[in-house]
This record gives sequence, C-alpha cells and structure tokens, in this order.
Amino acid sequence: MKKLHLISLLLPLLALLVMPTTVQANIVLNPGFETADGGGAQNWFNWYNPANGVSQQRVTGVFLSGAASANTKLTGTSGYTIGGWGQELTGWSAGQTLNASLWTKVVVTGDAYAQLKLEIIKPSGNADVWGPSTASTSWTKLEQSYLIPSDTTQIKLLAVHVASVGANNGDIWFDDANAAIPEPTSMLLLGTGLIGLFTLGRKKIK
Ligand SMILES: [Ca+2]
Repeated sequence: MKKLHLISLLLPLLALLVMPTTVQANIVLNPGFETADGGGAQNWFNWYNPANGVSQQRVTGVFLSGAASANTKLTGTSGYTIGGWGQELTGWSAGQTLNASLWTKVVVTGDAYAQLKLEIIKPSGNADVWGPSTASTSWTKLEQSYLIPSDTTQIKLLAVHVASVGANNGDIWFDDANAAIPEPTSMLLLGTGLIGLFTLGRKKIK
C-alpha cells in the first residue's frame, strides 16, 4: 500500500516531465475568421487609421483553411497608412510564454506588407511587440513568442497592413491566427488518468 501511494504521487510528476511543453491551447476566438458578424468577423475589431483610408472585410473568396479569411485594402491617397484586424486576448497569465502566429497572403502594390503585432498594455504605458512581416504573394506564417511580464494588464493580437506610399496600396488576407499558451489542465488530467488506470490495474491484479 505504501508503494502504491508513492507511485501515485510520482505518476503526475512523471506525466509533467514526459508531456512536451508543446501542449498548448489557442486562446484566439474565431481564429480562422469563419464566423461572420455583420460585415466583419466575430470577436475581431477593425484596427486602423481611418483618416488614411482603409477598407476591411471578411471574405469567402480567398482563404487558407475553412471557407473565409479577413481582408484589408488600403485606399488612402498619400502618406503612411496602416490598418488591420485585432482581438483582445483573454485566458493568459503572467509568466507564461505566448506563442502567437498568423497566416497571411499579400498582393503587393507599392510597398505594402503584412505584419504580426502584439499590443502589450501595462500601467506604465504600451510595450508593443512588432513581430515579423512579409510581402509574399503565397500564404506565409508569421510567428512571434513573448514571455508575459507580471505587470501586463492587456494583450491584443493584431494582424496589420502597413504601407507608406500612394493610393490602393496592397491587398492583404489573414487567416488561422493562433495565440498559444501552455495548457496545464491537460497535463493534470493525464496525471489523474494515469493514477486511475494504475489503481484499476492494481485492483484487477488482486
Ligand atoms: Ca479561415
């Protein structure tokens, strides 16, 4: 009985060691833009500088997976123009590593490109993280890891369209957003499951 007790204690620890830290949960809602909300996509807000002209819509003609994606077109006539889609993330904790990613496809006119951005809000002000960018006409994955500091109050994932010259600058699609954090519940469940199986096994042997 003493031995059984010890093994029961060790099993969850073993499970924690064996399980790769890649067990992750995606905390982005409507990550593939599959659910519509009016002219937009549910859970996503339009993030742009309207003065420079940005047109944003959820579209079903172009997508990486599912049947829809999020599109931006910059229709400004001059100067630096920026727009995109954003979502405030919930369910994360300080100290966790957030692995953010996003797929994008760009039809380049002028100098347009797509970029992943994490908007990090703290009491002392924003500490935004500008992730990688691309102007590829093929679907490309943008990835950014971020260790969440203890004083973070809000995190937003942004799919950004940037251009600095002229009118009709670029046509960009975004799909399959991901903001993955470690999922401790799965590991605990596995540990509990192993204990259950072990106990059952012992009972059968007896
Ligand atoms: Ca999709």
